[in-house]
Amino acid sequence: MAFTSQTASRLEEQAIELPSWAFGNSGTRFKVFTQPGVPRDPFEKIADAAQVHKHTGLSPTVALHIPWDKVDDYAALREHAEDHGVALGTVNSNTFQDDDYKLGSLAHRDPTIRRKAIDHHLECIDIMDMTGSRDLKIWLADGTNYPGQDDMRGRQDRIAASLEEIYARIGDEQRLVLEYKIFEPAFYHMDIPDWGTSYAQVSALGERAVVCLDTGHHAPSTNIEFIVMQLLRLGKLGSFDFNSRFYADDDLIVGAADPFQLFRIIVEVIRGGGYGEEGDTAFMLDQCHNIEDKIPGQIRSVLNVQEMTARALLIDLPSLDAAQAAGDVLTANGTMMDAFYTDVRPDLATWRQERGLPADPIAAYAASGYQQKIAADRVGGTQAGWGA
Ligand code: LRH
Ligand code: MN
Ligand code: MN
Repeated sequence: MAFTSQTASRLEEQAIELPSWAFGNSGTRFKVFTQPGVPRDPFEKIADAAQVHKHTGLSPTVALHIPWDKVDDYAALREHAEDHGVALGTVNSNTFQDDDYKLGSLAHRDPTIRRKAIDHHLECIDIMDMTGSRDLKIWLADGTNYPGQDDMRGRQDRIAASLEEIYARIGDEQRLVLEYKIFEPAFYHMDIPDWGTSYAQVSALGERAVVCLDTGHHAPSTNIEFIVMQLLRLGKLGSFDFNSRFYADDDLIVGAADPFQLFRIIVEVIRGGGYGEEGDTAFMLDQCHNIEDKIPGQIRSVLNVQEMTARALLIDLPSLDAAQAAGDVLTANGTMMDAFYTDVRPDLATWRQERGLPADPIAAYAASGYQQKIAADRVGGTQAGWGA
């Protein structure tokens, strides 16, 4: 199928949230590389994120991470975002950078540590009320390194009880989104290692508790689009953290490692009703890498998501359906591949121009002088949080 006006208008439904932490310095556990011009506070992170939206029209919201983005006045932060043409989005909690949480947070055996972790989440919900955010995203670093280190069943039960208390404070228009990850920082077992565990936990809470799928958080060769299909079928795919990976949780530019996988994932999102206005699945980036320039790196990521969405929208669904029904394996697969191999870049350049956006956002950003300006104006940038 060709790129039509219907494809163009469906693409208008796309919104991809950016992570505030992508704009600060970051690195690996070996080295954090500093870059000139990185933001010195959350206000400057939002100004940078707004540049991505300005050049692509694709990223109207910015996710916060608490305490990395703690400020005195959240109403002012919200207003600042609006002045820059964006809004504040998901609030991410953080229980992985405090000595108290060495043996766990919501799963900890010590009730005083659990209390502290629960209270942190309640504080995040207070912040959401001030920022106008819908989603509280919880990723737990909880787990163990050695067999026998702790009782896995007891930890699961304590997480369930802690989440119940947090969920009770979630507003009618808000959601609790639980992210899973196969390993790291714990190496023997993670308490929320996979979509099934996340699904079991959120299902016990209620309707406004859903799962976040981070594309870098699975074992190699996991069929991620199958998980997408299943969670949408169950009404529980709350959001994505998009990034790409070659080996583990690499957090590289989205679509850089495996554009075909990104395409297959988006095909299932559309198939399952999770895309755009009809869906409730939030697209977010959790891409945060250390060697490329931050703003153009994020621009490239959102453009890659848009590109694979456009290709997914090109699938000739009646032909695919007919081939599947007839058991015509080669035609069915060929129909998918025809869409995947279609170069939509010229159509997307036109799509942008028709909406007053630059045909080539990366070139337009480079020519804007913004990078030189922040490098000259800002001295002493913050780290994204990893080393902070
Ligand atoms: C954990 C994770 C989670 C965090 C983010 C900074 O690996 O994906 O989403 O909040 O990284
Ligand atoms: Mn993530
Ligand atoms: Mn991650």
